Amino acid sequence: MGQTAGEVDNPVKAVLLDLDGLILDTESLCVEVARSVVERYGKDLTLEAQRAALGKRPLECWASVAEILALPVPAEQLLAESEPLLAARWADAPLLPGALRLVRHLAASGVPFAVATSTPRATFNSKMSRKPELRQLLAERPGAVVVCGDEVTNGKPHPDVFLAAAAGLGVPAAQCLVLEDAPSGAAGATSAGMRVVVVPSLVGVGAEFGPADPAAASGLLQLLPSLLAFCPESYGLPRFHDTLPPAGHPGGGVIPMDRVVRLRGEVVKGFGRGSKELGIPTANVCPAAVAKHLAEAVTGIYAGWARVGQRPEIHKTVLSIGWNPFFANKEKTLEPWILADFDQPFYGETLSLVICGYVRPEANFSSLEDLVARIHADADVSRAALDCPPLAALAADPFLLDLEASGSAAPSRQSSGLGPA
Ligand code: ADP
Ligand code: RBF
Ligand code: MG
Repeated sequence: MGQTAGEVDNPVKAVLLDLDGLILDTESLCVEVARSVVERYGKDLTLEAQRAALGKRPLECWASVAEILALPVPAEQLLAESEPLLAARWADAPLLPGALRLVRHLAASGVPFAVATSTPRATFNSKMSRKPELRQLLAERPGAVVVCGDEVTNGKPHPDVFLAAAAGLGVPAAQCLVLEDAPSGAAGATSAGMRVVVVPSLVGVGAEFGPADPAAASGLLQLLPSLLAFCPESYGLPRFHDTLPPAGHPGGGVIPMDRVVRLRGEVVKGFGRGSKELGIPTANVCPAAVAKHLAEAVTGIYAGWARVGQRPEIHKTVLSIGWNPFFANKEKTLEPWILADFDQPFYGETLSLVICGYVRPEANFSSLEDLVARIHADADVSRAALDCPPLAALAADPFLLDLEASGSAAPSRQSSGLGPA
């Protein structure tokens, strides 16, 4: 990769954070509530309507939705209908992967940062009400700057909220980096003269920032699959120090996940190219068994522990979750390469997985050799990381030791002829 915007000549001095869809997973709450409101008028909340609303202030969201769906009532009424439904739920919005890690890192390393959100102040407070650490770091730290949607004249895609946040920090716009999930926010940031990293919260939003987008083409906009893939050092900011192994590794480092994922599913036939084309067998897990995690999961390469059926061994594993850009798959898959030798394929058996480290985002490669070399480097760094606390201890996770559950699907499925001859 070439030089990222902001390196060397004009390093970033401050970070401006969007809230909804970047720090907090409020989009799914909003979509659910908005869907229930538009259904009262016999309409379905289309993806187009969801995208148009993303990142805007509440009344502007409803104005967009009302127009796109031709709803027979004004935005004000729709807002009034949705507010009580949402108010009850804000406090429970989950943190997005990598969000707390980033905020802790910015605070600990003394990087000036602010929140620049479309959310009105009262709603911001509700959203923080059951998240004391996040609230402290974002809003109660000495010098904390939070600019809310009802504290500026024009909402995103206007630049007001970003300019006010930069002014609050006393940092010129050109030295601010904005982290956003929504196209309207990205547009606001670029029109404020700021660089922007877009981490889309809705599937498909990334498409808007292809090479044709002027900000993307000029290097002012970078698109990432999640905050876990954000490298502050590429903007001249201090790097993270939480990756494993601690002393660094030629293949990068593994980020310990704050929420470990435990999955179990039957090993099914994949695309039939892992062993053949790459020399790297990947045990594809039945998509139905892991559907919920697969839908929610940040795409990327992960490290963890694996157990096949009730066999005694617990193995290190490295896995890919996503669309395999090199092969342009149409389906999102979860494919572990178990770092051990097996005499026989184990189709039909139950695979138990404890996924505990994030390695890197999915990537495309200019040749198959490059892809294969990278997967081997992923395996090397994962092996080393899984030897380190706290990841090493997870080899003894009760989920992996639960013999009854890990063996349950195996015997009947194996005899059903799913495996190869
Ligand atoms: P498919 O496309 O059907 O997944 P692969 O060529 O990727 O085929 O081979 C994967 C299969 O190979 C797994 O389902 C499993 O039965 C077997 N296998 C053998 N060794 C391994 C390993 N180390 N990791 C994962 N799967 C393995
Ligand atoms: N496929 C990609 O297209 N891009 C990747 O960056 C990528 N990384 C992988 C990392 C690991 C550890 C594994 C096991 C697989 C990875 N793959 C990647 C998926 C690979 O293309 C897939 O296993 C084969 O297509 C076989 O289905
Ligand atoms: Mg496979």
